[in-house]
Formats: sequence, C-alpha cells, structure tokens
Amino acid sequence: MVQDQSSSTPEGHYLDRRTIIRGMGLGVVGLSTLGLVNWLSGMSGTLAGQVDTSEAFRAAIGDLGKELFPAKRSEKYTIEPRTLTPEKIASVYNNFYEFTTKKSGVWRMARNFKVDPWKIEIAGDVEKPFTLDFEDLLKLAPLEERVYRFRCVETWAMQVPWIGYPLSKLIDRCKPLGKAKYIRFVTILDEDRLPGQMDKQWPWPYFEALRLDEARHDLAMVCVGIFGHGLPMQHGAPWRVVVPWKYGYKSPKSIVRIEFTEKRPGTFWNQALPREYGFFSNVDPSKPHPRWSQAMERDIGTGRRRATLLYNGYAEQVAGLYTGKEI
Ligand SMILES: Nc1nc2c(c(=O)[nH]1)N[C@H]1C(S)=C(S)[C@@H](COP(=O)(O)O)O[C@H]1N2
Ligand SMILES: [Mo]
Repeated sequence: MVQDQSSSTPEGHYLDRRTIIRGMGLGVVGLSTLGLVNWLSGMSGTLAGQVDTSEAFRAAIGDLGKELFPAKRSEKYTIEPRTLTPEKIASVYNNFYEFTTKKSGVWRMARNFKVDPWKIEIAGDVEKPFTLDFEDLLKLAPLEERVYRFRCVETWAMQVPWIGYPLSKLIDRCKPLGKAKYIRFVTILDEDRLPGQMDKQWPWPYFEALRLDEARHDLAMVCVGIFGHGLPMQHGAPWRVVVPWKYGYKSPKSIVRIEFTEKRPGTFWNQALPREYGFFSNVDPSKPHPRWSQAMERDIGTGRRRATLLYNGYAEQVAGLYTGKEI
C-alpha cells in the first residue's frame, strides 16, 4: 500500500497506461478502461507466448472438494443497484504482498503455487489446541455463495461472489474459552516460494485480528472460493477471511494459524505504519487516510467513481457492534 505514494506504483501504473491508451486514440466503447488495459496486458502476455489468462481462474486446491462447487447463492445480502465485477478483472488485480506489490503481477506469480497439504493450527485461549486439515475446514459447514461489496483502503472497490460459510462456524469448532476476546490470524511464511517476503521492510508473516464479536457477525466469512470455484492463489488459497464492512487489508489470505487472545493483538499494517492503519479499520467516508481521502471510491469493473458508503454499505447490519469510541 505504501508503494502507491510514488508514480511507479500499481495505481500509478494504471493511470499511466490509461493516458497512453487515450493518447493512442483507441476507442473504449463497450470496454471499461481497466478492462481494456487488462485485455492489452493479456494480449502482450499471449504474444510473448508465456501467459494464458484462463490460468488466472483455476482453483489452487485442484480437484479437492470439487463436488462442493458451485455453491448456492444466498439471497440474504445483495449489492443492488451495483453489479458484479467481471472475474477477468477482479482476479487479475490483487493485493498480495507476499508475491509482489504490483497488482497486475500477482496472479502470474501465484498461479503455480502448490497449497496441498495445508494445515491450520488452532491455539491460544481454547479448550485444547489442535491442528485442522484444510479438507476438514472445507467441509465444516455447508458452502454458500455471497455477493459482497469489497473495498480497499487505496480506494478501489469491486463486487464479487465469495464462496464459504460464516466464520462463527469455525470459531465454534475451535472452542474458545470464555475469556477470549479477540481472534488473530497468521498467514503463510515461506520465503523460498514467496518472493515478497524477502523485502524486510515488512513484518512477515502477514497477520490480522478481529474482536470476537466482529468475527462472529454473520457477514464475516471463511472464504474458500470465488466465481463458482475454489480460490485461485491470488485471492488467498486455500482459504482466507472476508470481512466486507472493513478495508480489504482486514481480510487476510492463505491463513495457517488462528489464535484466541484476551488482549488485543497487533496487526501487520498497524505495526508497519501505525500512523496510517488502526485496528478497527471500518470503511468510513468521513475518516480520511493520510494518503487517500476516503470520500470517494473507484469501481475496478466500470472505472466509475462513486461515493463511499459507511461500513461499505453494511451499516444496518454492523453499526450495533460499535460504540463510536473505537480508535
Ligand atoms: N496474506 C495477505 N492477505 C492480504 C493481503 C496481503 O498482502 N497478504 N492484502 C490485503 C489487501 S490490502 C486487500 S485489498 C485484499 C485484496 O484481496 P483480493 O486480491 O482477493 O481482491 O487482500 C488483503 N489480504
Ligand atoms: Mo487493500
């Protein structure tokens, strides 16, 4: 996120390309600017003979649990009047610093990453620490598809169909003790396979946390799939958490450990840049980030700008979790 300060940043990269495309006098009729940019980068990849963009959409777990997909869409949450972001846009524009800080580069670097076998350690204030296989996590509760708004603090936004089940189901399985107030997620550490982790300015591995009542809210998801299939690596295979009323960095990818704690845990971005990233990080148009006003956002599918919604449009569901005194 920090890289976006300079013009060589991912965001800057797209703006530069847009200017170039305009300069070339190409029409953008029927195609969003970003769609066109992605199409052009896909083209150059294909011409170079190395990249087939269909690989961007492959489940990293292969055939494991294939019978569970696609999952039935839940009618409970809708994104109207917005529409779905096309897969070919949402799945080639990612933040996953373990691979690269270049959004359009993540899927290319991640597509051959093997995630099998995958274990998840459950520790801290629980009845009994244990290890869960990903396969057990996958089958812990019935899968459903939920179309959510998703908003990055860098002000880009999308609408995608995540597949999974409420995080509360996994929390119940972990049997936290009564004194546990927070849940902490630790994600994969593997310097040999994750080149971004050689950049020692960041406190690897990525870690995040939620207050337990937030984590138990029905909207918070264990996510194992997207767009009708298992998660491709760039979205955080084999599983991640999705918390749609918070900025995207509160939705950690590729989780290997869960801890329950009494004290509020630190978070990756708060530790790296405490002046910029707090613990709660709820989407709020009235609270500017030092580098990005949060008043407006940009839809990556249509390229259109629009007003940011309080709690990313989920105020009715989640406002009751907060007293207004959270910092
Ligand atoms: N492990 C890990 N999880 C992560 C990140 C990351 O760099 N590493 N980036 C976060 C940020 S900033 C965003 S916006 C979302 C992006 O999710 P997406 O690429 O699936 O759209 O993932 C979040 N989870
Ligand atoms: Mo983000």
